[in-house]
Amino acid sequence: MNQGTKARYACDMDKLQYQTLDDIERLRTAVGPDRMEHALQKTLEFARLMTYYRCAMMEIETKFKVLNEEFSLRFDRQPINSITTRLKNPLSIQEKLVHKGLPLSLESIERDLHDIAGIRVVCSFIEDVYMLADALLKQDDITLIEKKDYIADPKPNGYRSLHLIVEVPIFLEHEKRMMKAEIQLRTIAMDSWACMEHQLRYKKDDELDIQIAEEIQACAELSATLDRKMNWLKNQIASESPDDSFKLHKEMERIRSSLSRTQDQQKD
Ligand code: 0O2
Repeated sequence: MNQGTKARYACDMDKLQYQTLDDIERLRTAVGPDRMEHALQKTLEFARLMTYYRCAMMEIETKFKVLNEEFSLRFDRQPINSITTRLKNPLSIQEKLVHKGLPLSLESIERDLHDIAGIRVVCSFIEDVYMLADALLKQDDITLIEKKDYIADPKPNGYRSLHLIVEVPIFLEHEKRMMKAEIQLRTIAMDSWACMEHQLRYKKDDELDIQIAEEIQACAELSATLDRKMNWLKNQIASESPDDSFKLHKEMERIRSSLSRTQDQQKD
């Protein structure tokens, strides 16, 4: 893409960032009175679309919070360590569209980009990552669009996470809208590695030196070993000394099945 086209794209996308009254004045100066109404319309439509993505993030965040509560009741520990959400900013949206050679339009944003809404769920143990993903995907209002398991199949640099692209409905005053979102599930160790790797890479404009890249990859392996060991320890501890809530759960199951046996006998 030549510089002229890039500059035109940048200018078009720039209009999407005007939101306050001051911004609108700047917009008037930028586009001129003839195109003002059209530009304003696009600005409002973009802001509305971003609001829909924010709603989708809230829906998914709530679903994970509910699962966390439910699991903490069953296992007496919370599988989720933290949940963060982020909305892709207009400049990153523009860069991604340009990079993929896609039109700079709201239709294209909604149809072709899957990570405008991002939800990151950080768990203590690997098994929790899969347990939460399964529990979410079982919900009948969630549609899985794509799954990338970078835990089973890490990226060459060592990056690990489970990525899910899903569609979730949001309920507005007069309509129901299906919105896409990218969910990244990972352990604390995977998250620490990814944050540090991002910082190391961020400061470098060029490719990383091969030796440095190999060291970073080696750190990812160390972190994966830590995860496997911690997961094993969790299971060891659980099998050796089932906690009170686990015992309570088992006892309730025993009482329930003995009650249902008694009821069956009474029927006979
Ligand atoms: P941000 O700010 O986190 O959103 P696609 O979106 O499918 O076109 P890609 O690269 O195939 O592009 O998507 P993929 O592999 O599913 O990864 C997208 C996101 O995963 C990235 O978002 C990062 O958040 C994270 N990620 C992927 N690979 C790496 C990695 O090697 N290191 C780190 N630290 N994070 C990674 P963005 O858009 O890059 O940024």
